[in-house]
Amino acid sequence: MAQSSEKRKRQDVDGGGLGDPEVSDSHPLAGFRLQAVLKESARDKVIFLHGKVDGDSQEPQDTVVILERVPFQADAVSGLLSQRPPVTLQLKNDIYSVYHLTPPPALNEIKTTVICPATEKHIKKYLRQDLFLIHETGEDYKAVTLPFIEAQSFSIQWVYNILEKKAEADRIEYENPDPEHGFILIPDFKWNQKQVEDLYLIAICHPRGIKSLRDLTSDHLPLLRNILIEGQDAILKRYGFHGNKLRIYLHYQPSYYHLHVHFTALGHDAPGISVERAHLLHDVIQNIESDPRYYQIRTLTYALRADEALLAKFREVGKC
Ligand code: M7G
Repeated sequence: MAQSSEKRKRQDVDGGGLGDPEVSDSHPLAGFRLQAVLKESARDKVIFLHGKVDGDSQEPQDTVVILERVPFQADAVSGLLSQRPPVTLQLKNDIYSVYHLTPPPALNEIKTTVICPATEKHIKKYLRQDLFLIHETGEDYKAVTLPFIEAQSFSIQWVYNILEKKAEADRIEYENPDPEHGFILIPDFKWNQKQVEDLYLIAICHPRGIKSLRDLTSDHLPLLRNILIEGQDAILKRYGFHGNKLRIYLHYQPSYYHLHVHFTALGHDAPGISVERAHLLHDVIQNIESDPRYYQIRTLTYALRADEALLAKFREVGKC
């Protein structure tokens, strides 16, 4: 059955995809009522909002909306200035002047990410909060973290939709279809693909059940090497971006427990590249080569937000 483009767009954004509650064919933010500003950054020109949106016949649904100014595209900018757009003088002093320029609508877009219905975990994920560092030993992982991950129900349906080509199929950049050692490379939904300065793709592995870095052993080296080598190759062919210009890493802890690898432009300060979260794929491969049980044994350090349930679990056992 043909889908409306609006509905398709929404499925593409949150990966809700097939089997999810029906979504209104009208505006995705119809009747949006702001509940809270979760976080904002003047530097990054981004604001995270929690609101309620009217579903078709359902209760108003919790919704997270991320509004973000898109980066400039160098080729569009020179044309913009030569077309003498409206400008308002704000300040003039000697050789210095500041104007406000009103660009045409096509150059004034706001990237809008909608998560609807948003869970409590989505809302907390974007809420600015105090952070606490955890030094998780291999034993802590088994006793505290693993039972926590297994008990939680944060859906990774969007991942399966990509792997099964039920969503974003037309966005796949590269695939190695091997069920054990293969993966799909796809633009991350943080990237609008209009400029390579903030290039961001993710490689999602085909095998299921590899939750995170902690599960990796020498059995996974062929998969990891494929992601590293073939991922770089595909990005070079498509975007002319060399591997030495890419930051290729895994998150620990990730938000979604199905193994995936982030590929971002080295010059881009992508969220989540801090030393306590990003693990370079090169290093991960070397660590496993030198000790196949490296990620089962080593202490891994990461930060948790004040109200995260996992932090409470560590506090219960006196570890934080
Ligand atoms: P993560 O390390 O699990 O967590 O990465 P993070 O979101 O805290 O970084 C998951 C990655 O998948 C992130 O970079 C997300 O932007 C990206 N992502 C999340 N969703 C729900 C989608 C989606 O539906 N489509 C695509 N293409 N990327 C997504």
